[in-house]
Amino acid sequence: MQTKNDSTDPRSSSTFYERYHSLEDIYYWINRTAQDNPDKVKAILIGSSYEKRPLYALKLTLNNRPNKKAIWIDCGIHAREWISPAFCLWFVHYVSTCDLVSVDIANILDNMDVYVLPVMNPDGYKYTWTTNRMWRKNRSISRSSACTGVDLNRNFDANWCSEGVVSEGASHEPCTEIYCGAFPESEPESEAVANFLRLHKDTVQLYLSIHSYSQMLLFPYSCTLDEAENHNDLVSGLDRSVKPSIYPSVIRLLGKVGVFHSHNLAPGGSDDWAYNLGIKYSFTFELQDRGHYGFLLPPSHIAKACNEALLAVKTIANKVIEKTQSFPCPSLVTTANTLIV
Ligand code: 0X9
Ligand code: ZN
Repeated sequence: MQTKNDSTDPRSSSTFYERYHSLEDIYYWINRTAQDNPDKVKAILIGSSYEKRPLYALKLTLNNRPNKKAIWIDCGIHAREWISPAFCLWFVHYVSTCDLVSVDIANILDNMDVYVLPVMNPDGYKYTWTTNRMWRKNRSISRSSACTGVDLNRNFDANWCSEGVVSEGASHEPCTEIYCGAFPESEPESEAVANFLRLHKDTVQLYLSIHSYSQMLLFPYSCTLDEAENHNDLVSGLDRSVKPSIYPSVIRLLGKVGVFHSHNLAPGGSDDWAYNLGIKYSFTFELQDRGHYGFLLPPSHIAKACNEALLAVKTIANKVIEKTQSFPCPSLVTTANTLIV
């Protein structure tokens, strides 16, 4: 089992982005990245965690065109899914260092700003480095129980804890891994993200939440068997664009079409909540692998997992731009079509 951080071995030939990093390193990296790229990257404090750690999102901007839309990406809701924060770092590095003549990402940034929250659950992440590598929840102390932590992905106001309906995917019991908390947004981490998105709901068009593992792409609803109102749009557009080249046979549909959640709804998730807020393109990524290493994905697999997800994010973002913006810049059409065939 991966109990210690083997990524700090000075003999390791991997780059910074091919290693997992402590919370302190990530805070340092956030600062440095904003400082080194003042034109493109800005750190925004969106709130703080239960243990009072700051929640910084990075805003990536290429230009100040009026009425620009935006993408939101959060990583690290679940503490033990280390590949998720690693992906946020990978993504920001890619955007901030790539030659912006390289069309795929230039198109996206030309049309949209990107908000990236590298670690949504810093207390839990810290705890996985110091005490329990397999911790999932945040670290809030319950009033009613000796057990610690709320599953932040059950704490959003989307059929929260099923509101009376029996569900195996969320629990009122604080000692479970899927404890939904005392009430919707009871946790400062989910409240901070929800507040930020409420404030920016007219600009954010694409919501992405990065998790692991199982190499799947999930979209609303997980909190009900109902289909999303634009279900066909999500399936047909994104299925064609993402499936063949990037996530082969990986889109598993929830609700009616798939089996994944048909007997196990998972209410209170951020993707469903963002969708109900009006962000009609809302996805949860479950990054690699499919279970061999699971949450303990070795650092040598980071590049492969992140590149795969990066390609999918670019494809989806281009597709969303194409569908939602009537006059995308001319180069977009070429890029999107090239990617979609
Ligand atoms: O159960 C979850 O929160 C996610 N899977 S994980 O193994 N990373 O814990 C899936 C979330 C899917 N979306 C919702 N349940 N809303
Ligand atoms: Zn997760």
